[in-house]
Parts: sequence; structure tokens; C-alpha cells
Amino acid sequence: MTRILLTGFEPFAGNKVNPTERIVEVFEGRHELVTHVLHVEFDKARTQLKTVLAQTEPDAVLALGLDANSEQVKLERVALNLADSTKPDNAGEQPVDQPLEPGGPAARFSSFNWRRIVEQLHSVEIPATSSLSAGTYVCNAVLYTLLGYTESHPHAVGGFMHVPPLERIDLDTQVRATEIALYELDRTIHAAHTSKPA
Ligand code: PCA
Repeated sequence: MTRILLTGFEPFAGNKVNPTERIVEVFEGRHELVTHVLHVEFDKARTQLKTVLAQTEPDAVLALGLDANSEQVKLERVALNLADSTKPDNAGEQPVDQPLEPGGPAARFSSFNWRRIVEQLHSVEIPATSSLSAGTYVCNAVLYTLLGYTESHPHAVGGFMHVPPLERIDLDTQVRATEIALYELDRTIHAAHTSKPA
């Protein structure tokens, strides 16, 4: 049985609602899916994520976050080993020019099939694009951490999807976008399993 971890975030920095918390609620309890809402705190979010990864050992991880400035869904391809914040996180921390993992690689690349997800989203007319920067705030920290997990579990795939505020893309459409991304992650895992020599 495959297991997929889906994460979202609580509200932060003046955004009253974080659509990703709502999306995760919709998927809660689904078969083969583990869901978790992360704090918007550099330290706590990474600790929470590491704990749930160790407990569940998922085959795939899809993390979701709000990009308040975006008009479309963004499939993040890169995480930087950098915490550099222009606004405090929910614990009041505001790191400047800090490595997330001293001595860790400068960047990690997402291992999900972002290209195919963008194509599939376009095919149902959901505005979407790939992105080469998840920023240097908590979402980037979470992506960097989750890609550390997939690096040390080569069978696993992972990536990050930023969504816009609900005024730009409604919740149903964001849920649909998440469904499509999860379906593609599942496909990738199964393709890897079936291509392995017996
Ligand atoms: N978006 C923030 C952190 C939490 C979230 O939903 C970000 O883009 O870093």
C-alpha cells in the first residue's frame, strides 16, 4: 500500500485564512493519505514535518502553502538552504541570511512530476505554472526539509504547491488542483514500483 503525506499551513502574516488548511481538511481521512497542518514557524514547522515523516514514512509528500501575491497555482521546483525573512513568522522569529541546515546542499530539487502536473492543470483550465523559487520564508524551509527526506528515501517523491488566495481561485478549484497533483504523485510511485526488476 502506498502512503502519501499532504500538508498545509495555518494562517500567517495578516492572511486571515490559509486556503491550504481548508484543502487539507477536505482530504482528511482519505484512504492512503496522511494529512497534517503545519505551524508557520521556521523551527516548529520543520520539527512537526520531521516527526510526521518519521512516524508515517510516506512514499510521497505534497506540501501546500499560500502565496498571497500569486494569481495561479505554482509547482515549486527548488528549495534553497536559506532562511531570510522580511516578516516575522507566527512565533515572532525573523531569520536573516541563515542557512536552514549548516553544511547542507545549497539547493534541493523537487522530485515530483511538476511538468505533468502543470499540463494536467492546464487541461482543466486551472491557471498554473512551475516556479524556480519557493521564496526564503517558511514554505521554502518546509520544502527543503521534505526534500531531505526524499533524498534519503530514494523510492519517495516530493514537492510543493503554492496556491493563491481564495478570492483569486476558489476552494473547489484549489481542491481539484490538489487532487490532480496527488493523482500524479501516485502515478509516479506506481510507475517506479512496476519498472523495478522482480
Ligand atoms: N505560505 C508561506 C508560509 C506558510 C504559507 O502558507 C510561504 O510561502 O512561505
